[in-house]
Amino acid sequence: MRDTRTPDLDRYPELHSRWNRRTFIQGAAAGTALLALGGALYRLAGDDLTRAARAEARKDGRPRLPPGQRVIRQLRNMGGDEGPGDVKSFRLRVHGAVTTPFELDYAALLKLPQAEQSSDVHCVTGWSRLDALFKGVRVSTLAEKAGVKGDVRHVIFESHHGYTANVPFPEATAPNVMVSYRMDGKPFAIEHGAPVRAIVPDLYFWKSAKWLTGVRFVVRDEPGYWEVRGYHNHADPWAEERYG
Ligand SMILES: Nc1nc2c(c(=O)[nH]1)N[C@H]1C(S)=C(S)[C@@H](COP(=O)(O)O)O[C@H]1N2
Ligand SMILES: [Mo]
Repeated sequence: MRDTRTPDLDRYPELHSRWNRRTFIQGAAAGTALLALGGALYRLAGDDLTRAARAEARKDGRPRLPPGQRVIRQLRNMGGDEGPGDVKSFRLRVHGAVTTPFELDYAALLKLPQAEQSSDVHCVTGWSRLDALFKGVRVSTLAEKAGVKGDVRHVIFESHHGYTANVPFPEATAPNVMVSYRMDGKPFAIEHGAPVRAIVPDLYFWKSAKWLTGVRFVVRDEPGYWEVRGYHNHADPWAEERYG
């Protein structure tokens, strides 16, 4: 079994200076104590968060919590066919209908303009995780660097083992959409898409491809892994676009 709580300092070299082992141990101990409080309290807290979120509105006027969603406190592991997960072998292809396709390794990704954004994510199975702080590089930054052609209409996120997710170009280049390598200051655990995953907060979470290998700009839409298996092609949580 991999210990998914401990960041692998060999694979995340830029953490060497920042990561304080003591803080980690304290955090882990606090986590254990919280868990010991038991399921009932935990559930209650989740229900409180759900009620609170239902009463809030977003800047765009939509309710903070999409219909049919319940707030949970941590991302649930929704599975999938894992990639290797290490930063050493990580490569991201930015390609398709662009004038300058390119490939980034992890170090090159970190050299691009970085973005940090707090977002809510919504899984089609009914849970939402609020206020997760994602760090990474905006898809709009990648699009600009690649020089997308004028007739591009969709972005295809590509992952290991053939998983893909399609997102309309205007939505994929929104400021809160990024290829991300940190959540709440920590690298993603392997099962959550390490080292780099897509984050598309305003569409159901299946669009946020884990173990990312490519971002492809296309003229013609290409329904992805879940979209060809009966899920909605667009996946707007506020319109409950769950099934196609
Ligand atoms: N490569 C890949 N990405 C994926 C998936 C997958 O199976 N493979 N599952 C998707 C689904 S259905 C969801 S809900 C989220 C779950 O992310 P999490 O496990 O980090 O919560 O990842 C999405 N990204
Ligand atoms: Mo999902």
